[in-house]
Amino acid sequence: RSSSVFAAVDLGASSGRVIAGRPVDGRIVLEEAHRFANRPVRTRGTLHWDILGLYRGVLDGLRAAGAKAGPLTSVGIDSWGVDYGLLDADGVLLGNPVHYRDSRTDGMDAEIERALPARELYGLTGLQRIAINTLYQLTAARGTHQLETARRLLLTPDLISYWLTGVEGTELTIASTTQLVDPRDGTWSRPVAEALGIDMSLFAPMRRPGDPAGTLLPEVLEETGLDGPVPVTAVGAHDTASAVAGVPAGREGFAYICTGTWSLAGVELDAPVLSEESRLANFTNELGVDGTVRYLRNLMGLWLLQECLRAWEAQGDPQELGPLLERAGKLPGLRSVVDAGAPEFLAPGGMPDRIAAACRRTGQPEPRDPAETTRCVLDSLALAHRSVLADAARLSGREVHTVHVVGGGARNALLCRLTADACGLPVVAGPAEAAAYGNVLVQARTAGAVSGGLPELRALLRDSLELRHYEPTGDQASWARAAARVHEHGKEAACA
Ligand code: ADP
Ligand code: LRH
Repeated sequence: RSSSVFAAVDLGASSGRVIAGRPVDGRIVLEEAHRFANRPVRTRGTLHWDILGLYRGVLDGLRAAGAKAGPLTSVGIDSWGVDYGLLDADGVLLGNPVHYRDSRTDGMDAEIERALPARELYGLTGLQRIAINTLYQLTAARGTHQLETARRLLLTPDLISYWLTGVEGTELTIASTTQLVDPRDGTWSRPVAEALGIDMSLFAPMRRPGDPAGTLLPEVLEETGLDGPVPVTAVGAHDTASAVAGVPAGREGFAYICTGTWSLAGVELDAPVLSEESRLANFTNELGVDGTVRYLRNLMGLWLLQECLRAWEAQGDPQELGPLLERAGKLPGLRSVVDAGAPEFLAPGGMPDRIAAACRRTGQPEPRDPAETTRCVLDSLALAHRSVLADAARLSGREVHTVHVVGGGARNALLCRLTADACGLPVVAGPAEAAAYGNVLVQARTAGAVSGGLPELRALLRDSLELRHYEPTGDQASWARAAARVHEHGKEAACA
């Protein structure tokens, strides 16, 4: 079956890509067909996704995948979580989808708390309290003409899938990022929707990874030059679900860190943890491929560095990532650290100044140049990885012996080394395109080109990849002291 070709559409917050994957001689071989920038657009004060530009990139990518890799056996789509488009009664998109970093969700925490106390909400959804959640966005949109006119809500990958096939549906793993799904049975939560006044008829029927999701429309075949029929297969439509499926772990106790725009650090479980302790530690229970639970916390991730790079460029001081990381790697570590999980870093703009201000506020030296700021960001991320993985192990009762770092950050050797040192655990880095691997594997299994559960699929991945290994070095005491420092600052901020 080496003639099977699976196209993974993977839309990340910083770039979209279409990657062709095929099983060859017991390995999975990926070939990038097309990559395109994902640049948000602000109009009249609201930050939007350029959804049609992204869809254009998907069509170009499918054309390139067909041209490079041959006839497509199927297509699978995954994207970042939580965001959605609204359709009217004619199936037409109402406005441009709003970006989760838009400030419309400011103050929604209190609104939601009034309707449904946080403790109860956590028991019903198991989701981390974070303003990006669809629930916060829908609460902010209450009463708008757009929401009142809408007949259907489709999350980003489901919207792309709808445009490609004409079929409306919602894939389970992406639905689980809304804070409107019960993680115990994977159904829409009526109590949450009712408490917040959300019309449940907006939601499309649920499908699971591996389910059929339609076939490419004739107009799409024409635009992409593909020969039909080409089925679309539901994959882990949340990029983090596909990325965790694409973690090349063995049966040992493992944790994962999906490091791209965000750092998603946690463990894979069979059932959600909905305890009060877990809620207070702000852990999320998103749903994964094959009935798994992604028990993790969202950290600000390489967004901090992306935004610094953007700011330096705008100030006429552009930095190249490679040399910048090299300089940062030579600096003394843990000089200043910030809380890489703090909501204060969510919004775009002025990131180097905001990081410097956080250092100043907490009585630490301010980074003086791009290399020092980069070192502060990476030390802070490594430190946050340490805290989250320790909490994940404690709260889930899982032992963690190895940390798998996947996503674009797996290419950042300094981040991987610091994470190994901070966690005091071996780090296995790669693949950078874990979401595409997870996406392709689910499609390939559905088509009968590979078989087995997640352990067998991951074994196939290990045979396909060259992974980099980082052993922990240095003393744990300095990381423990830095962690205590961040913890103290967090408590002071909470009291202020
Ligand atoms: P997303 O899916 O959220 O768009 P990615 O997983 O593509 O993000 O990761 C993008 C990030 O990966 C970049 O912002 C950058 O920090 C990091 N990255 C990508 N390539 C490299 C590289 N060659 N060296 C170091 N870091 C890299
Ligand atoms: C990573 C991610 C993450 C969050 C955020 C919105 O790309 O999907 O898991 O949900 O984006």
